[in-house]
Amino acid sequence: MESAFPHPPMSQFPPQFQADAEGMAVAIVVARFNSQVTEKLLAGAQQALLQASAEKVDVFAVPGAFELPFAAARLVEDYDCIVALGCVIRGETPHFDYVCAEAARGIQTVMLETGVPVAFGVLTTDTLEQALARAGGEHGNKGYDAAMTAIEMARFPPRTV
Ligand code: INI
Repeated sequence: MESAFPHPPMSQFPPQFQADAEGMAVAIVVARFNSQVTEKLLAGAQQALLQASAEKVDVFAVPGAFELPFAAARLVEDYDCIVALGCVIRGETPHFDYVCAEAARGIQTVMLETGVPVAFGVLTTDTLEQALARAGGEHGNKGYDAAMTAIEMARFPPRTV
């Protein structure tokens, strides 16, 4: 049966994107915490932006996922969209919950208050293995997906001819 969506739904795996970044300036903000994962997310995001022909891509590193919303807020004026990348792995204390919640809430706040899309490419997992599976492993690369999402939202609403 034909889909009701003009584009395939995001839940489809592998996800399909129809994003065109021609003429766009895109910032990637990436957390150094759990860098063995976040560098793979970064590679995925860069691949997506190259594929979608982004005009300018700048990468900014921050200490951890908690700092991503602040970094995004500092950059919104100079970019069409922002890709926020991080990896939070559950430990033995409630710290995980604070970092995840504030990263998600902060990114959404920046997006809604500025009108500049900030994609949430932050993995929140119980184990390193789960994170690696989503950073170029068997569950795809969420950095790639986040970059494609940011581009798509920068052109939202899409033109209907
Ligand atoms: N930051 C992460 O990006 N991932 C984590 O798993 C993590 N853990 O587990 O603590 C983490 N903590 C650091 C946090 O993001 C801030 O950098 C720190 O609290 C200073 O503000």
